Amino acid sequence: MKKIIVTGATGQIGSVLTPALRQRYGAENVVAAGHKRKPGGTLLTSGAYITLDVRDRGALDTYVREYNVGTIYHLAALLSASAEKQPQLAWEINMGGLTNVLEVARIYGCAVFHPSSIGAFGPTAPRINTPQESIQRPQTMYGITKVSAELLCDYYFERFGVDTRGVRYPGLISHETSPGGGTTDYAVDIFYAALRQESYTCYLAPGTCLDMMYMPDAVRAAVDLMEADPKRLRFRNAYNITAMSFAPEEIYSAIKKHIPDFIMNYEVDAVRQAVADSWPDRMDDSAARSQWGWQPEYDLASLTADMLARLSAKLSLS
Ligand code: AKB
Repeated sequence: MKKIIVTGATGQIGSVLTPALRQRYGAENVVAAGHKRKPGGTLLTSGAYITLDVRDRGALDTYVREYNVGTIYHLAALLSASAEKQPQLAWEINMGGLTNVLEVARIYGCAVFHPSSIGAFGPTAPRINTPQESIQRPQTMYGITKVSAELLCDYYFERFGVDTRGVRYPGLISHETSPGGGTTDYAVDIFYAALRQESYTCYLAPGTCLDMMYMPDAVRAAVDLMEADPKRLRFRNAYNITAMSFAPEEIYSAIKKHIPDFIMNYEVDAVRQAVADSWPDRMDDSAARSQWGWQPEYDLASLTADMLARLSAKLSLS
């Protein structure tokens, strides 16, 4: 079998997706490519690991050729809050990296998975049941890179026949690797505070509703989409997918059912609040459901129970 390479393998999605791909396709067939973050868990020992800056097309070309790569899961990117702090760098990494991946994919005939985000929508898109096809005028650098990436991936498919596929991920919640630099990170940080018996100060205001998803569902979505029958895919880049939609006070209540003494306060961060206010409350993901069978398994209650159980085991070990 041709190999799979995962860029951003040490990041929030990559650190869970890479082991899942190794389990499914054989550890010897999945190359993990990380950059700044140290590889944790078994990433280093369970298969090939390389250090790669996705802005370096020469290095990417060499690895794809040497490892005989057939599929690239391209996850390396700056998230929304980091991108607002360093917009030029965000363009370089998010768009420069993707351009390199698509060019190498064109030359060597690779398929490409590239995640988009709720951030690809802006304040002029409908917030409730945001349609699969809707106005996309984001006002953040992250959103601009995401909508540009969707278009570029579609272009490489239409023009060069590169098999590009992607989803618009909501905020992702995981007990493995923390996201870092996102607007939805509060929904992960809150669990750490609760389990450490600390109070949590939320940087988003009450009532800020956003789409969210537990990492096992996010990983399954990527694999299912890449395995889906191409004849059924009308959109490719990128499918709305969601699992739940909640505001800070709702996840707080869900955690309080398990930890009644837990306290949350608010101290709103204007930049991240403005970003969140420009994103959908809840996307319509019916196209993903009907075209490739997308179906989430976790809701807020089951996510909360699982996060608390797994994170408390992890924290008591560390
Ligand atoms: C972020 O908050 O930047 C990401 C996202 C929703 O794309 N988690």
